Formats: sequence, C-alpha cells, structure tokens
Amino acid sequence: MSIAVYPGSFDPVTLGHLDIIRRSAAIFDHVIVGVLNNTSKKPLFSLEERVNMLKDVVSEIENVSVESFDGLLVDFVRQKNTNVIIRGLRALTDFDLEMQMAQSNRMVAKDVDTVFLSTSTQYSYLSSSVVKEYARYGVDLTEFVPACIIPKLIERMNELDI
Ligand code: COD
Repeated sequence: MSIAVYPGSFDPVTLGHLDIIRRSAAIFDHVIVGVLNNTSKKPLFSLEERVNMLKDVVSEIENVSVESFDGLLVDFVRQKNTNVIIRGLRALTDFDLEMQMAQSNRMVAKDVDTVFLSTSTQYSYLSSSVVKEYARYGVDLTEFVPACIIPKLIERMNELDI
C-alpha cells in the first residue's frame, strides 16, 4: 500500500491545501495530513483546532486521515511506515525554501523523498497568511477557505478584536 505524508502548519487549512490533499489522494492509497505542533510559532488556531478543522474538511475523502506531530518530520514519516512527503509549490519563492527543506530532510533520512505538486492556477497566490489578513479586514473568504472554516475565522478575529 502506498502511503504519503502531507505535512504543514495549516493555520488554517485553505482551498489550496485541500486541492493538494485531493490530488495526492488520487495518487497514493493513503494520505496522512500531518499537522505540526509548532511550539516556536504562535498560531491563530490551537493544534487541536487545526486538526479538527482538517478532519471536518477531509471527512468525505476516504483515504485521507489527519494526525498531529511533534519534532522532526522525517521521524513522523518513518513512524507512519512510509518514505514519501508531499509538498505543494506555488511560485518561485516557494521553490528555494521547499528545495532546502527537501534536501535537509534527505541529509538526515536518505530514503525519504519529497514529491512536489504544483498549485492549481486559481490558488497560486493563496496562503494561510493571506487568508488571515483578509479575514482581519472582513473580505469575503468563499474563494479561499472551505465554507466550514469561514465562521471559525470570523469568530477568532472577533475574539482577538483585530
Ligand atoms: N497551493 C498549493 N500548495 C500550497 C498552497 C496553495 N495555495 N498553500 C500552501 N501550500 C503548500 C505549501 O507549499 C506547503 O507545501 C504545504 O501546503 C503546507 O503549507 P503550510 O504553510 O500550512 O505549512 P508549512 O510550510 O508551515 O509547514 C512546514 C513544516 C511543518 C512541514 C516544517 O516546518 C517541518 O517539517 N517542521 C518539523 C521540524 C522539521 O522536521 N524540520 C526540518 C525540516 S527543514
């Protein structure tokens, strides 16, 4: 069975992420979305919230599951009995960082490979950061995040009063 891990912060999950998840699920038998418990960054949504939002969003895709992880990505990938990482590529600006990440991961785990999927054109400028910025200014988010995420974003912005 072919298994792949799609890791990220997903703060919050966007339609760009979801597009990569769907397309990966059409290639691999099973896709595990790995949500990083990043202690050095202050996310807008807690780890539990991010995991639950993703679980909601992928609930209808049979061969996708969602888990959180701590520590090194390659350790998580190995624990899941695979050696494949999926990452999405938007623009050249992603390329440098993604290449560096893929090479670093291979430096510590020679058998682990990264598969890159290019963004779908309509999502090429979409990121969680852009979504948070738009949410802050009350922009309609329909084209950017799954419908169930919109009220959560609005509620969080109101709570923070930003
Ligand atoms: N279209 C296509 N792809 C997209 C889009 C879009 N619109 N938006 C985002 N993506 C892709 C990103 O390019 C990325 O591949 C993925 O979706 C997730 O994005 P984010 O922003 O949610 O997640 P990141 O980039 O913050 O995730 C970073 C990791 C958590 C993977 C990384 O920090 C990590 O592996 N940390 C663990 C510690 C470790 O092992 N470090 C060594 C690695 S160098």
